Amino acid sequence: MECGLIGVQGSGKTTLFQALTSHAVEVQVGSMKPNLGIADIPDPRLQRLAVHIPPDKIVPATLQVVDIPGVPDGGGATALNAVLSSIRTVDAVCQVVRCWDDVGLGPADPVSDIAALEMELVLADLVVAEGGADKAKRAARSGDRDAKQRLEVLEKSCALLGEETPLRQGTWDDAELALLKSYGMITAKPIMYVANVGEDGVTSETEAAKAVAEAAASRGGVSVSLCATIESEIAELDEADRGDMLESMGISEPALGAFARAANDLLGLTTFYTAGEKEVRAWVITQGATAPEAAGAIHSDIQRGFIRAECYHVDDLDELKSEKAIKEAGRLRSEGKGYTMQDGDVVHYLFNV
Ligand SMILES: Nc1nc2c(ncn2[C@@H]2O[C@H](COP(=O)(O)OP(=O)(O)OP(=O)(O)O)[C@@H](O)[C@H]2O)c(=O)[nH]1
Ligand SMILES: [Mg+2]
Repeated sequence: MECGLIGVQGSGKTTLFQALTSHAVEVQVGSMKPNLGIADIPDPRLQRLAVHIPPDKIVPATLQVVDIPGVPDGGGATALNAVLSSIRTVDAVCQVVRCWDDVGLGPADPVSDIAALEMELVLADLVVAEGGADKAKRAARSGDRDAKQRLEVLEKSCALLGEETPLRQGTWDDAELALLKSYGMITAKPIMYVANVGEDGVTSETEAAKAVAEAAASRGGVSVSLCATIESEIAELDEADRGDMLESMGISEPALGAFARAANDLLGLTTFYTAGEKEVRAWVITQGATAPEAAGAIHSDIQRGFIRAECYHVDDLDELKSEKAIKEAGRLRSEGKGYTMQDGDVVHYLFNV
């Protein structure tokens, strides 16, 4: 599952990408190729677990991010199509919106940046929907049964997009959503927004960041406010220097954690944990996954030989301090095959292969 960073040129996508990936990826400057990377998801719950079950190491969950370049002014159809085809392949998109006034780029105008990109993407989807509908019409006439369903979905898409409405605002069942995905419809993908504020915007909410939050809310989405340059600097520091930097900036936690957790949620993912002396570890699974499916994230053998999952919640450990106390309090649950994993579960698997 991949989250794509999109936005106007110079809005800070690559800077955010470098912060997320702790500068581990050599980025291509000025290239129209996207940068691919894997970000560790900062997660305070891991630290909370490690307090009560001190491990040799802590392993965070990860998030796959794709940094997609903005379309350059005068780049023409080739550049636009390269960018659009990169966006078509990701599972969710995050628009990075410039919220600082820039000497070269001018004052921040988040409302217009969001509306303009949305319109660009609506038009791109409309082209795909119209082309697809023509094809489906011909196929339906020559007796292709599936083509009828495709045609219905594409015609409904054309109607929505023609009214400048992103497809995610339509009502679709699972089969229809899968079809939209197979056509690479960008406006059907879940979206979130990053208000990328200047250095002075991290301690108090600026007008521009507020405008992004409002634009996100009016579209039923979420927004996260951060300063990509500061996050990028923090990511370059050792653990020890990080605290000092945060304190001097007047912030308590890097904003990357909030960003990564929101992105995970957008992708329809959730987190569970395993905890022992060797390691305390976060695992990412699809929301609604059953206990055996979640076990498969760890190892296929555990899924295959699944017997039971002994679970409790991270909050139980905070309250009762040890697994022994959790068991004595009757809060250690024994869950079977049909159990749907809950966000924040800590699990011991019993299995037999
Ligand atoms: N003041 C300020 N400058 C920033 C911030 N984020 C990025 N910048 C600066 O903005 C410029 C462009 O940032 P990039 O991260 O390269 O922007 P981009 O979105 O990747 O741009 P393209 O790839 O060309 O679409 C760089 O000089 C950054 O240092 C920020 O939060 N605050
Ligand atoms: Mg870039």
